Amino acid sequence: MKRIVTVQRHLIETQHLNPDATGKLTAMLWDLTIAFKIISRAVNQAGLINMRGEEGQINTSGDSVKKLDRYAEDVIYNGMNHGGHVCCMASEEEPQLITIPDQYQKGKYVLTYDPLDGSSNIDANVSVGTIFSIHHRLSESGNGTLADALQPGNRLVAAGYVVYGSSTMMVYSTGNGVHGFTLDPSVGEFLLSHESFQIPRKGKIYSVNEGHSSGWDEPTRRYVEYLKTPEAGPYSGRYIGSMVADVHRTLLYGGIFMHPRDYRRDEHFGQGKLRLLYEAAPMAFLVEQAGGIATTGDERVLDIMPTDLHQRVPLVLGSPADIETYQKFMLEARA
Ligand code: AHM
Ligand code: MG
Repeated sequence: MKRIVTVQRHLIETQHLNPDATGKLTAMLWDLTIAFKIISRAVNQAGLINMRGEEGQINTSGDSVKKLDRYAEDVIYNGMNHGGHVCCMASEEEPQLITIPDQYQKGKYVLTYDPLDGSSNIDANVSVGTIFSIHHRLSESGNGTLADALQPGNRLVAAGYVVYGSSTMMVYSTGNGVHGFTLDPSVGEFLLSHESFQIPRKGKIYSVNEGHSSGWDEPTRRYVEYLKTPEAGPYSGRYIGSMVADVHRTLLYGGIFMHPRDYRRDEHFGQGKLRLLYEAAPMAFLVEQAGGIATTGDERVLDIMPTDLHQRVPLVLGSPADIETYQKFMLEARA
């Protein structure tokens, strides 16, 4: 029988790898796992308790908010606002910086999160996920500021995601590799199932919404066409449209996931769709920790200095050999 390791045991064991660790990050991640279990339960029961369907609001990024998004937002906010770990938070579902109520202690971390990514898939019972990232605060004390939240991915302390799929899995990194845990609902614990896993050096799957291809730049179009040729492949196309699930598969099986610029759509002109703080940077951190590459096509995602809480970026990530080929197409086009 394999060693049984809960996520909290793993956090305690790996905390020693960081000589400055005080146990605070471990305690914060532990609180987060409770929120994830509550969201997982709600996602599993969504059809039963009629939580599906539109709530009728529009969020900051212009998408309609589903009831479960709101519920997941509330669970993370209410799970994390009073533990003394964070000085502020930022969420894809909230337009402004989230402050901590006066009566609670302010901590040394900043939590940014997408409470329920892929919400357009909920009604079809397709996998959705939660993405989170943690930075040290920059300000000294008291309430956190916008500058605390607007930090690049290369300063991340930890990041991870939870995929609510055929089973619920949590994948996280504190900068010492990427580790995956599967929720055993019968015991209510995330148990270590994928220790220190690496992305394959090259994959056989490309994952992109080809419905947008007429809006892509020329090298991206040529690259995706190249993947379909006999000398490149054979590659298989797989696109769920739930980033957490698409990136999770890319990490495990290798290949490339892309959400490139779409010049056709006015509102996203030249920007891409995915949000830097809540989606692109945490996933880029995990992919790099697993030995992969994450780029916008022009620059390393982790080096982008955010200027806005809801900033969008193009995102191309995956196996190093696949991304290097993509980058060659981009470079050739510029030469
Ligand atoms: P959301 O945060 O509103 O759910 O949107 C993000 C989702 C990602 O999960 C996914 O990768 C992407 O949108 C799909 O976009 P598209 O419909 O352009 O393919
Ligand atoms: Mg999202």
